[in-house]
Amino acid sequence: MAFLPFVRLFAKILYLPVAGSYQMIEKQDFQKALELISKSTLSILITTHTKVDGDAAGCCFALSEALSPLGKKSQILFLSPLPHWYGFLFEKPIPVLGKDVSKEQLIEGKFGTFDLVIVVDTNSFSQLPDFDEFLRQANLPVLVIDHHATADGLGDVELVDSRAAAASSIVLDLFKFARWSVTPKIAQALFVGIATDTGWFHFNNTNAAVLRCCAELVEAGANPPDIYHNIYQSFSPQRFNLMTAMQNTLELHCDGRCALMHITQQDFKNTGAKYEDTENLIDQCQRIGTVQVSALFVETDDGRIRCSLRSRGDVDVCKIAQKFDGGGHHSAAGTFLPAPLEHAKKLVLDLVAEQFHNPST
Ligand SMILES: [Mn+2]
Repeated sequence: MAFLPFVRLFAKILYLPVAGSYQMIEKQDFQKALELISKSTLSILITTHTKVDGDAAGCCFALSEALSPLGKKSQILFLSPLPHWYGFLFEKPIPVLGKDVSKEQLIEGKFGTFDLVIVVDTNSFSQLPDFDEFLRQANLPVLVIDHHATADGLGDVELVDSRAAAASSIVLDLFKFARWSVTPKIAQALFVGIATDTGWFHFNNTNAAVLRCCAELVEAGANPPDIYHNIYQSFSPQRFNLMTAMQNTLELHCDGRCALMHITQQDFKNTGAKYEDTENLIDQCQRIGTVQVSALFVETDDGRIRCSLRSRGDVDVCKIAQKFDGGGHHSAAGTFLPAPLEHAKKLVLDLVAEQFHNPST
């Protein structure tokens, strides 16, 4: 539509949110979200899924930064440690449930008295280990901001658009709707969210709307080269060695279309790397031209196998993850599987092979 740029320009002059950037979310839902926030008089607890990623961290930072100028108190709580390469987003360390604060302390109100919970980048109890217990007991209003297809309906108000490339882009829409100012630090955080959830703009969720959002964020002060360096060129030698160990386990199946790799507890011991160092390592085998589906199996310290899945073709890896109570998107999903490793691999490989054979399964 040739007139769309003029509509956008006109919308910008009028300081209206640009229609089309949140088609799936009604204006009244943004309004309800703001009403929930305005009702808070104590403190707002902001959290996100376990295995914090760039989108999760970016949303948490942006929201907490927006709330303080409104005179609202807020507290971010992570459910697993933040990977160090996202540390540059935060001025001080963010407490982690199970490490800096126990589930009991949270439930007994010793971590703070909250009257609203904001959950970003997930809408699933299974992604909120231990925090789900607090949520069920606390009976507090919940605002969910998410872009995943799988949903338990945790929120009293939900800003959910499964077509959004990142939860950060929905948060940006909320900023625009509320006319909150996007400071350079907020722009940086939301850029991190969108850039990481699109694989630095190479996943198939990258489109004009994504790049338009990012252009706005760059105009508001986000600096892509600095962000890229902080996130992707900041490996510790331990993490680099873990990646090497993982790459040495590569197996190709289904005529080279499916790649499997794994990381064992021994690999963590040998390299000194941590569990959170595994983030995005799965993307390595997508460099092989024939690979359409990849799966990374990581032995966790509780004896289960964490399986991350990626697809850049017709195979819907979310369907595979959902068979084991996991979830995600068509092209990126994850789940936990029972040990042993070889059995977990076979379970997943059989389902991948089945989809290659019969795409409707
Ligand atoms: Mn996300």
